[in-house]
Amino acid sequence: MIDVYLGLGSNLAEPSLQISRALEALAHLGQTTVLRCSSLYASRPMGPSDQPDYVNAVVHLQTLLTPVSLLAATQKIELQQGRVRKNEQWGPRTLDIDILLYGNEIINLPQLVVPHYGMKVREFVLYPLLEISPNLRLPDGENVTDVIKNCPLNGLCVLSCAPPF
Ligand code: PH2
Ligand code: MG
Ligand code: MG
Repeated sequence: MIDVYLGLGSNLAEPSLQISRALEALAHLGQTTVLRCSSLYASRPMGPSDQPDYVNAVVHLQTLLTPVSLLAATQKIELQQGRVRKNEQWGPRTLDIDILLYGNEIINLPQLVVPHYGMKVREFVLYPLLEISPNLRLPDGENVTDVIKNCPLNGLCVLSCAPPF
């Protein structure tokens, strides 16, 4: 089994509900076990500021799915929850599921780059990640505890405890 960390985000159509539904869908994936979900965090939008605040969380799971199969599965969940793909970068969305880490693998495919390119500078990824895996070391050898020192909270706050799954 490979340890995987996913970043979940939503800022449309009852974001907290979107995150808990996504977690439930992940828990029903084959060859996959959800181990832990962080608290739900309220975060300011990165990118265009004329959009609602986000709800973010990080999920730790173990899977036998390949990275590409896992990507397909997460994209299917995004679509099931009403995700409409637009060209606007960093625009509002009902559900975004990003593969942050896939074991210690470094993946550079046209459709999938892991570790996620933004994870070391995004407070809404690092703080939930630290909550569920305080001893985590990234594939480049850096500890989350060290990376987070350069990442201010930017208004991030805990909204509610982890949803059931
Ligand atoms: N996702 C985006 C764009 N901006 N801002 C926050 N706070 N959280 C997100 O998950 C987020 C964002 C597009 O993926
Ligand atoms: Mg994203
Ligand atoms: Mg995404």
